[in-house]
Amino acid sequence: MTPFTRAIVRPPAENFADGLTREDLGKPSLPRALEQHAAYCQALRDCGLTLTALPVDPEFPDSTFVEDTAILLPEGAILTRPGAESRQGEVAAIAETLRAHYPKLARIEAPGSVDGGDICEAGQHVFIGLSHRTNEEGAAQLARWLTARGYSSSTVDVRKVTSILHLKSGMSWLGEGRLLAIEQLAAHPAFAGFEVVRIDADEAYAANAVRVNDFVLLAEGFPRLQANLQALGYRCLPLAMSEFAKMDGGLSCLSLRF
Ligand code: CIR
Repeated sequence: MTPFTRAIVRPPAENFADGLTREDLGKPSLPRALEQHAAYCQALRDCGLTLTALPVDPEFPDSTFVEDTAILLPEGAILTRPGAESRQGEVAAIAETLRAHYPKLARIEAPGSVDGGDICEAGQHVFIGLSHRTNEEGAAQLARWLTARGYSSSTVDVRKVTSILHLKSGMSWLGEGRLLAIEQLAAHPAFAGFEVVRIDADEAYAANAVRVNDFVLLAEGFPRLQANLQALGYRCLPLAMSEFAKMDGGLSCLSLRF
């Protein structure tokens, strides 16, 4: 695994609560969201990363979910074309930031759409979620780009798994040939050949964990999963995520790691 050294983050803006959500968990509190975001940033620093914190951007209430705007690999970067029209304008600022690190930026073109939350890198293989945000055309463009960079890929159709917004809302890569997945995804044929750590239905939100170097960032409040991961030897960093969960966001979506 190439270690991550950097991450891009953007704190939630004052109109964060106006973003998209399918959840019915109430309105997020901005002060609490800012506090949770600051703790998240600190956790990334504790994993050894240098952060680029972009200024808040009230033009795009969902812009704290930076992960959806790009796919970053050691071999190159591709800008996405988010499936929600209200989010497509988020890509320009991320492109500008990424140019300092990637000389050439590829791009998903219309009518393709891809949200970074649907893309799960698992070593030299990449799972591409087909969702209500990532369409077949976007997935095909991304697959071609990946092939040219030495990666294999497979699609995982999550359009009927109504509990999740993105593929990674229901699964994560833990490293060492291991995935974390909710019951509805655990037996997916694309995951054959990987060891799958299953998550109980009542802890499903924690499926969106992030392996960062020697640590696993995990949503706080899911003790069984945390104990399982610790028993497997992972060093877990539990983080409060309640305010982002209200806006359909998980841990991974709050940063672009590279
Ligand atoms: C959205 O619906 O687009 C945002 N409110 C949440 C995006 C979460 N992104 C992610 O999980 N990668």
